[in-house]
Amino acid sequence: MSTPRYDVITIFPEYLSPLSLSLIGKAEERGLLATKVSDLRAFTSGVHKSVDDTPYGGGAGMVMSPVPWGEAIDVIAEEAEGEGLSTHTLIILTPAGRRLDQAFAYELAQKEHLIFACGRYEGIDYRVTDHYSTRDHFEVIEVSIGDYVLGGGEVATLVILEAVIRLIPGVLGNAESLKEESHTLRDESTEPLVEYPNFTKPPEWRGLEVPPELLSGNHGLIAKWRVAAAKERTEKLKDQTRE
Ligand code: 6GU
Repeated sequence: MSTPRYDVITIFPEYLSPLSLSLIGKAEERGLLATKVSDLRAFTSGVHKSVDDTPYGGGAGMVMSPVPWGEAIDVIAEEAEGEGLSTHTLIILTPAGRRLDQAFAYELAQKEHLIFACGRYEGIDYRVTDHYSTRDHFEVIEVSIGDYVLGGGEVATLVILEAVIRLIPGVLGNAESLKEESHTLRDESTEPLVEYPNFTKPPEWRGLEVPPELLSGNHGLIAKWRVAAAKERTEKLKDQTRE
């Protein structure tokens, strides 16, 4: 695959400043990917730079106008095509979208161009979803990061990008750490498990000892202990959400 590109369109570009830090920032410096944050207001006309209006049909709040969104997405798609990217995945952030999980993050990590449309207020005029759903070289996915309501899609975009970018080949120093982590680890029944608990030195801390299996040097015993501990942790987690 060519170098993946990640565009974010928002009325709060500073909200995305963590993209230049840590894992994502380093991956970009190493040329493994490209990111760009665009200000939606740069695609408005008129002195008021207005991006929203009252909803047809009435109701609380404001709805984002499709006009600047269409301009912004078209310009960004053209720019990406100039760089040799031919298909665009438009991600519309909304609590009404498909919930992000690890399998979905793997799917998104295969895409060459993600465009994140960060809505605020009561969301974006739905014709943006409809229009790009039928446009050549585009696919549209509405995405949510969980069952709660945020003020806008910016933080959700950071969450998705952090989950996706660490799956791109070469981004993580140790590819092995991908295999054993939560939600990837499975037992024989292929039920997804959260990660087993981890321990490091010292061997005793505040009266607590590291499980002796992990100090045994016996790799079979260690693997067995880890699967059992992951199952136990997964069950505990289920109990918390069952009430
Ligand atoms: Cl993607 N956006 C908003 N506004 N709230 C959310 C969300 C997204 N995901 C969960 N809650």
